[in-house]
Amino acid sequence: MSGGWGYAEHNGPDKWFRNFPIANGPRQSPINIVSAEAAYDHALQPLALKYDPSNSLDILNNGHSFQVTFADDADSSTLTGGPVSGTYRLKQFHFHWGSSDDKGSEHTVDSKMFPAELHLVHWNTAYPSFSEAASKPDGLAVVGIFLEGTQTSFADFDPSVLLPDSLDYWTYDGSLTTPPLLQSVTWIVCKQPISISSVQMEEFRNLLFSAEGEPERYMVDNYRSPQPLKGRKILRSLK
Ligand code: SG7
Ligand code: ZN
Repeated sequence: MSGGWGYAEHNGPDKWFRNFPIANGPRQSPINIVSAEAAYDHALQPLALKYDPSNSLDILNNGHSFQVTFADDADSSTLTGGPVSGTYRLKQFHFHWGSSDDKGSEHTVDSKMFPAELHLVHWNTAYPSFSEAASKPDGLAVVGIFLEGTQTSFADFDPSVLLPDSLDYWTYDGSLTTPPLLQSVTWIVCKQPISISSVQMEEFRNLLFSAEGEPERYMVDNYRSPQPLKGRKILRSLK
């Protein structure tokens, strides 16, 4: 993988295990969610997402996705409840998407792919920092939200505007979906998609993987395919 990991033939998800052998580990993400097999768990709490728009810091193309970063030096934008205990702070959100509308999400539901998937990344404040938390089994909680195409707007950096009306979710223990693929993520995948217009989807696909001066490569298909469940249980929040 000279030049680092990516999503191309020579450095894509099928090659990641060479530098990151945990790629074949016991709790990798994403997964296909077989909805009929997700068990209702009455102990799962409602998910509470409290976001303060004044915490958003910057938006950047990190070469793999684009992300919006948040100030995380206080408990002002947090995830509590759901499948986790304690308080998790919002660190950043980013997206994964396809080159066409028939693919692009990382998680799939009954093998259905969505055109894009939003990830809101939070870290457990039981640890001193995001980077410390990122290697702990209960260090991170990522909320995944599917995007599907229709007309709507999200011309605002308040991440609450990105949430669906219902916060019903599936949850399971998994990993980061990019190298270093650390098995530290409690995944919380919302059942209800949010919508995105085809114009906005095209704007995603007009971003570039390539750096300035390099041949232009469009940032598309920056997703990993579902990984083996390996005996894990998926829980659901609603009957
Ligand atoms: C995206 O997905 C980035 C990464 C993120 C990675 O490529 O937004 O963020 C940074 C800071 O590079 O990695 C550690 C981390 O958040 C994997 O995140 S994901 O598992 O939610 N897809
Ligand atoms: Zn992601």
